[in-house]
Amino acid sequence: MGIGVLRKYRDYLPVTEDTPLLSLGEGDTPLVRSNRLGPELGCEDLYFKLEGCNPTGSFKDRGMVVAMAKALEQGSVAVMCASTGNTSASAAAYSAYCNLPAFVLIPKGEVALGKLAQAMAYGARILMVDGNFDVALKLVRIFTEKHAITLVNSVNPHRLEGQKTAAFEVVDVLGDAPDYLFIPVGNAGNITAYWRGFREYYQAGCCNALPKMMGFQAEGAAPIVRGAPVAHPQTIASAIRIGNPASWKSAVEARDSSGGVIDMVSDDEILEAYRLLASREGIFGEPASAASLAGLLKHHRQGLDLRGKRVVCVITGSGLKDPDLAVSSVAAHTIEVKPTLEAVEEVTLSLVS
Ligand code: AN7
Repeated sequence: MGIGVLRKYRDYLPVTEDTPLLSLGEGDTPLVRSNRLGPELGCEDLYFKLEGCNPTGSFKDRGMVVAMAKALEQGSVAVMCASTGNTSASAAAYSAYCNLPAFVLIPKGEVALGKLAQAMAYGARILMVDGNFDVALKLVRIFTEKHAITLVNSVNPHRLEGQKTAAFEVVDVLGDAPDYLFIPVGNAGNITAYWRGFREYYQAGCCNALPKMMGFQAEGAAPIVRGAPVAHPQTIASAIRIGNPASWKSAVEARDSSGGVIDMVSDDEILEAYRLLASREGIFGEPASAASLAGLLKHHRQGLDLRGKRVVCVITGSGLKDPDLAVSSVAAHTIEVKPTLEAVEEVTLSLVS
C-alpha cells in the first residue's frame, strides 16, 4: 500500500513521538526471482532486489526519508548533499515534498542526464562543482559543520538507518537471510546499511543466518580493493565514480565479519551485466547497479559454486536514469519500414520462425 519505511519499520528506526512519518511510498520494492540467468549459472534461487522501483528510482529514498524526517523534527531550515546523482535526486524530491530547501553539489559533467533532470524538476538549488564527487563531499562536510544546514549524505547516520530496511524486506520475503548478497559499492554506505539490517534482524530473531556480503567497485574506482584512495576515479558507472568512500571502514567490517569479499569489476564486465539484465531478465538497471550482477558472473566464472545457494543481487537504481548510455551501448534492433502492412509482414515474419 506504500506506507513507507518510517511507518513499516518504525520500531527499528530512530522514530520518536515528534518524528513526522513522511512517505513518498519508498520501500516495499519487488524481489524478483531470476527466470533465465540463475538457471544458466546453476543457481535456482537467484533474486533481484529492484531498488529502481523506489519513488525517485533508486535505493537512496529509504535513507532520505528518515534523514529528512529527522531534519524537520530538529527544526532544520535546509538540507545539503554532494552526489553522483541519485542522492541529489532523492534529496530534491523529499525537499519538495517537505518544503525544506535542498542544495545539491554535483560534479560538473559527471552526472547522468536523468538524475540531473530530476534535481531540476523537483526544484533543488543545483551547485555544479568543477571537481569530482570526493571534492564535492569534502566541501559539503566542511560547509555543514560551519553552517546550520543539515547534511544529508550518508555520513548523516539517519540515512543508513533508513537504508537498512532493504535487508529487512529481503528477509521478510524469503523467510530468512540469503547465503550471498551481491551489491555495488561506491561511497560504501549501502553495503554497511544492509549488513546492519541483517544483523539487527538476526539479533531480533527474525532470521537464523547471515549472508556473505559481496561488494563490487568499478575497476577504475576501487579504493577499497586497492587499499588506497583513488585521486581520479574513472568508470562508465558514474554513480560509483568515487575515490574515497565515506563508509570505507564499516564496509570492510561488513566484508570481514560476514566472510564476504569486496572486489572489482571492469567497465566491460559492468556493461555485459547491464545488457544481460535487461535482455535476459527484463530488468533495466543503471550501469552502477549492474556491478552486483557483474560481480556474481565474475565469481561464478572463477569457480564459486552457487548450487543450492540462495543469492540476492541488489539492483540499486533504474536504467532510465542514464538513457544516453542505453542508446549508445546497446546494439539496437531498430529496422526502418515503409508504412505498409506488406513491409511490416516482410520484416516480422522473417524474424519469427
Ligand atoms: C545506483 O548518489 O553516491 O556504496 O551520490 O547511485 O552506498 O554509495 C550513489 C551511489 C550504487 C553506491 N548504485 O552506493 C550518490 C551516490 C547506485 C548509486 C551506489 C550508488 P553506496
